[in-house]
Amino acid sequence: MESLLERIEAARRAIAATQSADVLEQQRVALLGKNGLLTAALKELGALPDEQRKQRGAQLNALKAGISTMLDERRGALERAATQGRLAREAVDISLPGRGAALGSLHPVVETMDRICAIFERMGYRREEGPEIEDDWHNFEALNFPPHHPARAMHDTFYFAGGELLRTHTSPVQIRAMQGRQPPLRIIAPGRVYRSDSDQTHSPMFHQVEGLMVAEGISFADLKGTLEAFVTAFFGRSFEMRFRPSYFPFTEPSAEVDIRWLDAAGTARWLEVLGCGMVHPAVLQNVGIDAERYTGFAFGLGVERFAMLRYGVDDLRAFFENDVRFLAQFG
Ligand code: 2NL
Repeated sequence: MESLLERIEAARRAIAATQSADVLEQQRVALLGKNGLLTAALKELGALPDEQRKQRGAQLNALKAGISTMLDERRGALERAATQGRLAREAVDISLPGRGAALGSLHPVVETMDRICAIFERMGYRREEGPEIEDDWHNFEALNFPPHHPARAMHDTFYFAGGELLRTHTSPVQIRAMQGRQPPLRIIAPGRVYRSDSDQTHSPMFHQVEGLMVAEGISFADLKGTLEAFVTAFFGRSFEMRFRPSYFPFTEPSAEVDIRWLDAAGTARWLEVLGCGMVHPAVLQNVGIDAERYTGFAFGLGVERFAMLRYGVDDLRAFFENDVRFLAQFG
């Protein structure tokens, strides 16, 4: 008995110092398991005389209960320490500043296109869109390009095997709009257009905004006033403007519009920014509008050009590379 008590006392000290749940389990098995120290001692009780067995039995049961409680408490203490450690390691400092959600922004070309359209919408124009895959009639024929006319070659058209094509301008949007309605009409048509042309200043896909007004008594003076008001609103200041005679199959007379631009060094240059003209009577007749009664003007502009001027971007390709460091500068 002396030696049993000593061994149990030693086991108690070991349990109190145990740092791991696995070691604690080994200690429980060594004391209370099937072949454990106390289990073995309890098995020997049967061989003892009555009086002694009672006394020793009570003593061993008390020891067993004490060890059992100690093991449970030690296990509880280890689990609490483990939980505290994990909480400390995984602590989140909710007072730290957040990483913030990155907000996207409109592409500068889209932003510029919207700005152009908004100016015309304030002047009563209605924004219209249409298909990018067109047929020859809406893209060329209705616009007074005769079959095999050399003006078609100017457009470097992408054709599909079935004869459809990628629209080379947004004029077919206005053709479709005029087919469904009668004057007075004010339409602004933004969108992607395609030409088989690619170099420093040309992209095979670019954006165009075209405008059209058709009513009784519309003159070239209305066209000039409208475009001057637009340029002033777009750049937030007025420019000297020059209307140079030009040629488009779908307008007569036709003009190209230059503005007198001061570059960064302060040098003045005439910059071409728009094409325009009075809608050719044949175009009106093609869409069922009486060209004796109505006249109209139309214009077209390249959106990338306006975005470059507005933001001081000197390489067209920057708009199509989609480098986030470039795009993030436009809010
Ligand atoms: C340019 C020139 C222009 C038009 C587009 C047009 C549309 C219809 C009828 C008549 Cl439905 N004209 N559009 C007129 C003149 C010029 O664009 O240089 N664009 C980038």
